[in-house]
Amino acid sequence: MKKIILVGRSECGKTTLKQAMKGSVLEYDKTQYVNHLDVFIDTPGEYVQSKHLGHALAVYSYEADVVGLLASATEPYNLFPPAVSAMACRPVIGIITKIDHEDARTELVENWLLNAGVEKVFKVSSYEGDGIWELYEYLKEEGDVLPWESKEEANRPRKVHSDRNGEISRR
Ligand SMILES: Nc1nc2c(ncn2[C@@H]2O[C@H](COP(=O)(O)OP(=O)(O)O)[C@@H](O)[C@H]2O)c(=O)[nH]1
Ligand SMILES: [Mg+2]
Repeated sequence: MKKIILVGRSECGKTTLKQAMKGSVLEYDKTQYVNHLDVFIDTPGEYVQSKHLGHALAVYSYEADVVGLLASATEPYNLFPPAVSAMACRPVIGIITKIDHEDARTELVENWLLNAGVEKVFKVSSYEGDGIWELYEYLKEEGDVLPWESKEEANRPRKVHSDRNGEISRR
């Protein structure tokens, strides 16, 4: 698998996506520090919410094969400067999360990401499973064995045990 660093505002769904890429159960988990577990490097959202995004991209992208700029489909405004992808020394892709949400404005957010200079946009829902397989296909390298054997399996809805407001019984 290519190693991907996930960069995006707090609450945009980085940690949940990381879980959805691994299994079928989602638990809320607040990210306090850069988390280097295996192929998904999860970063705290604070980088994007300050003027340090460009520098963070420049430094952390050395540790990954790909940079993923994440934005939720419900994002009220754009935080990515035009062409910020140029600060990274790796390919930069865009990932739109929460496309299942009733307030999703996926097309608008896609334009923001394209404007930031990403070379490809993935549209995902960590809850519903949409787009997870497509992301895997992109990150897959020769000889990799994926946790799922088919798109149907990978893109199935997850059981959501908790979100930032605590325990929930969604399914
Ligand atoms: N509707 C919906 N909500 C999501 C999805 N992914 C994450 N969330 C919710 O968004 C909130 C922030 O998610 P989290 O992964 O902690 O964001 P992070 O701060 O970027 O790591 C949590 O309450 C999640 O349950 C999704 O695919 N769909
Ligand atoms: Mg997090």
